[in-house]
Amino acid sequence: MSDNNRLRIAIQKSGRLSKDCQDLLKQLGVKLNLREQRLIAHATNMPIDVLRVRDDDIPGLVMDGVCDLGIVGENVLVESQAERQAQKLNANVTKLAKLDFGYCRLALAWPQELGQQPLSWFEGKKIATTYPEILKQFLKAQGINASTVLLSGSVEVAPRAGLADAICDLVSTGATLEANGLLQGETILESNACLIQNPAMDNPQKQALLDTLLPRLKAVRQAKE
Ligand code: PRT
Ligand code: ZN
Repeated sequence: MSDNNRLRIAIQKSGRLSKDCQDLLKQLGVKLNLREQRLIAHATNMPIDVLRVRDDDIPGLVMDGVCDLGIVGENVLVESQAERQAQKLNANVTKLAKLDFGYCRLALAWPQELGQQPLSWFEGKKIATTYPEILKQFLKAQGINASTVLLSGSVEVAPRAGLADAICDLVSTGATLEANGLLQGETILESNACLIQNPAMDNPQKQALLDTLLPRLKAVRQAKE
């Protein structure tokens, strides 16, 4: 059985946020023995367990109280909150800090050969995305009727493959859009990695540990400015 007094932190196992998360924990003084295949890494110098999972699972693990803290992109957090609200599930988390890595934007894009288009062009169109809830909320707010096609990968090939008229996907440098002959349009969401907490965490020992970590996080961020 796990020790209930150990602070549980969920981070991405392997992907764009993994290295930055591991570096951040190191800067906070958390010593980890990370073995590649392990789901849980126990800190050797403080009562902290790090769970290494798919980024999509992190918001739910924190909302359900399986983990006390998590580091995840705001894009994944916002989508998962909207999804859970639609299912009438608890979607509460406290955002403790916006972190200085993982920046990207969720943007609309369409085939370059169509040239610049106003938002009204999307009326009646089919848009492929991994973020259907964020996209639906945006379309609703703009008064546009368009349908969404859920793709969990290779979204950028959807128009060429005849699966959709346009896409709504994460962009950082823009190189992927360009390589796929797509023109970047409206940004729907700007995102960074963020540190989230289960608001129902009521263990005094865990809280005391968190109270020592947060000032260190602040100091790490100030040192980088
Ligand atoms: O396996 P797991 O589910 O954990 O990982 P994943 O494949 O879902 O996510 P991963 O590792 O690709 O990204 C994790 C998080 O990093 C995302 O949720 C974002 O918060 C953040 N992030 C930052 C990005 C990007 N930048 C990014 N550029 N996530 C994805 N991309 C992809 C984008 O989808 C597109 O395919 O990179 C491509 C575009 O990049 P550019 O530079 O060509 O514009
Ligand atoms: Zn993922």
